[in-house]
Amino acid sequence: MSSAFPKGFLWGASTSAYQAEGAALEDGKKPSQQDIINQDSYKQFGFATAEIASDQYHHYKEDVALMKEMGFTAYRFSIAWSRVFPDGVGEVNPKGIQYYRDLIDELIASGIEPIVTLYHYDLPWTLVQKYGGWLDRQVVADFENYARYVITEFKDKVRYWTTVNEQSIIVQYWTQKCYIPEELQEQHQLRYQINHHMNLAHAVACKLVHELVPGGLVGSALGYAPVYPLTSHAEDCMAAQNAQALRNDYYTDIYFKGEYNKAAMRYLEDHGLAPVIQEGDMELIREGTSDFLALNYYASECAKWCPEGEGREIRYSGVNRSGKKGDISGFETHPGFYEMCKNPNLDTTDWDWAIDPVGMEYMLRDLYNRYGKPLMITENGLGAYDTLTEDGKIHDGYRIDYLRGHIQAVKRAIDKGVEMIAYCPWSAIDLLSTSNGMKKRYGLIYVDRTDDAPKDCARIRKDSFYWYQKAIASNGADLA
Ligand code: BGP
Repeated sequence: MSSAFPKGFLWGASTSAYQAEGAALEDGKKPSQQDIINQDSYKQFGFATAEIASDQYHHYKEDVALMKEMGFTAYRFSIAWSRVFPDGVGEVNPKGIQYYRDLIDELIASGIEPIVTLYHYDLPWTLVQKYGGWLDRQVVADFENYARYVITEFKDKVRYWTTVNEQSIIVQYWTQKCYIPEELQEQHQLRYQINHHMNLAHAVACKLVHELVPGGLVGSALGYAPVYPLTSHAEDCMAAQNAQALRNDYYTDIYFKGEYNKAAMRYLEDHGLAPVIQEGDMELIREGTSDFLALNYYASECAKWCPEGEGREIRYSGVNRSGKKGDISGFETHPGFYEMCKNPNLDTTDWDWAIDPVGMEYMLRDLYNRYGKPLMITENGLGAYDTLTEDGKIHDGYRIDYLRGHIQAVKRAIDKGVEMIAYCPWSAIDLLSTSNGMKKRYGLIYVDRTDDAPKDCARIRKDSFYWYQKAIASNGADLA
């Protein structure tokens, strides 16, 4: 067994536009649905808004310099659709596109390969107002217009493209990731309809990259948690297989087989949840082939059998808003199919996410065995409370332990034959969490702000910064 990663393996980290950039209404940008959703979570929970976030818009040069200092050879970030097309369609915003030209040029000049995500939860608000956003098929044509423009603009500079971030998570947490009017929030079929529109958008983007980018490679970035059975009782094992079908294979079968997973689709049909599929949709999906799969892996999940019966109804994933272990507001339940539950064998973060490095290897080997396509990690990380000490340091040994365990798991998967392109943990810098504001931090670089006070967003290297620097310099051999 070799001790290092393959030559040319990409090391970096990730962010997304609305969580990092700030400048939400600056230089011609108009709101995205995340600007609106996050104003609401500020009112409800006191979590920071996306207005300033980590202010990367004004700090990008400093951020890229820090990434270079860490030795990054890749940076995965997303383009904000509403910065480029403030109204979703129509006029391009010259200052908006210029920001991404400058960022990408800065990265390339620093020897860092840009990995661009086209869509990370931030649909232009105008499109939500116009027709309900992802609820309406019109969004696919508008996405195509946006994607064609951006891909053409960067076709000679960006080789790796990811399409729609975390469709599976959007289905689970649809009101956090999409603006859904209250009167529709009980119409759960719409979750799968949105996802179907995203499948079409994904296929369109794959085709565009293949058509426009010389040597371009494209794939989805999927939020993925392998599912273990709670016990070795046959019913629990069957439940885990059902959960795997509806939570994971339902997405990956689309990307790599061009079809909906049969067991999952049958379940959705039986419960009036299946998406409406129009003539030609599946052909388009089959034409939009993926070159790789990007994975956002944080945790594994656990499932048990759930009989049908009185008082049991379909429920979707709960969330822990408080950051106190055990405060999760419930588990996804599909009576007669499966129920998600806590894995008693794994420790969790303060927000109840199971910590499971072995699950990383399990996932990578399983996916590579089944689909045979190269994989990259575009997210993986520990959400934690960090303390800025009086001498201006952040001693985040817990994050180092987490990352070490997961990098070792990636390496074990490579040693067993899995083709891996990149490891980009979440996140390069501290940023706005999708569900928990600024207190839950993931960055290798600390951003000095709180939920209430944006302060100056000063950048400070955490202990994990120096540790990752050594890991990269040794191509993954020195993880001490
Ligand atoms: C993924 C998202 C990211 C990110 C991360 C951590 O689902 O792609 O945008 O934020 O999870 O989640 P959270 O911010 O809710 O802790």
